[in-house]
Amino acid sequence: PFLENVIKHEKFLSGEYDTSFIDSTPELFVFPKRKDRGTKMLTYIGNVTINGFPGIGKKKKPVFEKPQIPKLKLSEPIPSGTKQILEERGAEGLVQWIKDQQKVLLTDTTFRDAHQSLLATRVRTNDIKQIAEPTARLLPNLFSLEMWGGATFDVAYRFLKEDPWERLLTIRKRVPNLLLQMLLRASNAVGYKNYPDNVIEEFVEKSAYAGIDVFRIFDSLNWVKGMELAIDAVRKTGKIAEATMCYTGDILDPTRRKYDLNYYKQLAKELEQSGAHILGIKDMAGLLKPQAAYELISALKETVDIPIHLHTHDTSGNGIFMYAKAIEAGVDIVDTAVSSMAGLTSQPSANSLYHALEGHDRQPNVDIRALEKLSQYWETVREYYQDFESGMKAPHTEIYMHEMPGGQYSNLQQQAKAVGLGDRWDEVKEMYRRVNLLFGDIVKVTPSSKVVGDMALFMVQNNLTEEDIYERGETLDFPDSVVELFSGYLGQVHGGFPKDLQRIILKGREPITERPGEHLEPVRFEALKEELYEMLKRPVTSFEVIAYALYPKVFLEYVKTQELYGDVSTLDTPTFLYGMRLGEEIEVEIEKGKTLIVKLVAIGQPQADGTRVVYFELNGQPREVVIKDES
Ligand code: 3PY
Ligand code: ZN
Repeated sequence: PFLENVIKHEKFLSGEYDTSFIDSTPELFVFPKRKDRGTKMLTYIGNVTINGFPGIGKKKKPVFEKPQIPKLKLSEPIPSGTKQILEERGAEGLVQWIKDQQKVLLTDTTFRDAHQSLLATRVRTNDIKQIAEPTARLLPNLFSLEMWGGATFDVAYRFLKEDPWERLLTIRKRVPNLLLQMLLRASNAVGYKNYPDNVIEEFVEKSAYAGIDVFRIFDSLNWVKGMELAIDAVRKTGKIAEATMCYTGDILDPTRRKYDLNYYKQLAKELEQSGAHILGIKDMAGLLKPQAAYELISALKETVDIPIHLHTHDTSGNGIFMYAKAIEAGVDIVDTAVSSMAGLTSQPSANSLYHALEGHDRQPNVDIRALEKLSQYWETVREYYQDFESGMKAPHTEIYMHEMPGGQYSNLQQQAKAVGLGDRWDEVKEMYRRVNLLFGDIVKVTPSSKVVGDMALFMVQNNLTEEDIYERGETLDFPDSVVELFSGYLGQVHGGFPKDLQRIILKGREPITERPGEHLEPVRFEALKEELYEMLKRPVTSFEVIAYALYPKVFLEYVKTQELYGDVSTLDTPTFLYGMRLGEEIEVEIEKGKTLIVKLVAIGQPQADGTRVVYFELNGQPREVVIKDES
């Protein structure tokens, strides 16, 4: 009967890959008339100038310093690196090469997790593109560049109005020597829910084809069964499967035995047996303490034969000390970011780690002056995104209490504000801790962390306690995500769900214990392709088809913006986020060798219909666009 329940359940029927919403939201499918590239671009600039950018609002464009791109001899060949080792020796050969290294290896996360955690994932391809080749030249000894996946995929379409596949292809072209790494949420791919098996397989294949070499695969509940399909899919491509366990709890705390050393040893063994080339440890909240890291890595080194790659967030301020202990215990690879994009909710600084290990025989083999140059570039670029900073100014050791992942903190804070709980943020954090215990102490990382956050907000907003849930739960309308978790749609939790609570939340519905993907209808990609072709009236790529399968609404919205504004990824970031100042002139290279010169001349008074005429010069010729003033 559970199978029937799943198939009939509304969540599965109306899952995002099901495109029935086309009928219910036809307005999404009316695409605007084509205009020329120049007019489209002026329309975008005019609109941001008048109406502001989402999340920033209408704000005077600040004057920014120009980022300094390190000067390098571009005529010299790019030094070879780990990418060539993978190509020459294959996945197993690369694994052997890692094991042969005596020094600790580094993964640089600046292009992905660093800005996901510090700047709400808002860093644009335009800023990455300019520093990609210098990074390849300056840091040829890196193990990998983490530059894709996690939240970057949907944020690119949703907020940056750019194509994440383009980003991948662009970086791949400029970084021919380093392994490119992505974060894959196992059967949730780069989304927040389970997808059909063939969507995961297709997504992995396309990502590998477009240039990803290392897939860090995790399940938000550490459920190995939920990761096997993704691991197999990666292995089939000949790329590297870094199967990853999420670190939660505290192995040093004798009162919390649920996630003890034995739990992690067992999990590591299972991941190795599932075909992992590398064992990842994802300390997404930064809970792993230095001595715990020493004990964990020492024990895992005895347990598995594959290399170990450690990831953390520096929220507590203990990241470098923790890495030093892990390095002493023999960890093979650690994740760092260049200094100006490191620390706090981001990864520890590569520059700091280099100096901390001075005199140590495992000090990473990186050029510290190169790191400083890259750090200068990012320090300037980071300013562009100042409106997306979380406001955290100093280490937060309270994460050991609430255990919230680095990337969730500012998000949940925003969510709390949005529902009017901005001034009760301390209560929300405390409730987050209590909800975790109420749920039976679960792993908290995207998307399970979001469920805990939703429940915490729900309880604070309705002034509910744990007792209320047990006593009055039958009458409460729990958040959808909570119902989904307890239905088994995100997979199974270690030790099982608290049975009474599950009964209360599901109100008589049957949970599933099988892998959700097993019960989801495979997506018919050919049919999707035709559907897209019909709507867009142009040939569609297989990258577009998979994006549409993962995020149909978001993808179509993106296509619609493209029709309206053209390719805005070519705009410089200050203009993209703030528009233009009166009298300002900018250059936009819309394609190699073709540059537009844009000057903002004047902004007309609002008309009776709420529009304004914006007067530009485009390559010296006057041009006007009409923009609706939303204020
Ligand atoms: C993601 O899934 O995007 C994460 O970075 C989780 O930590
Ligand atoms: Zn992370």
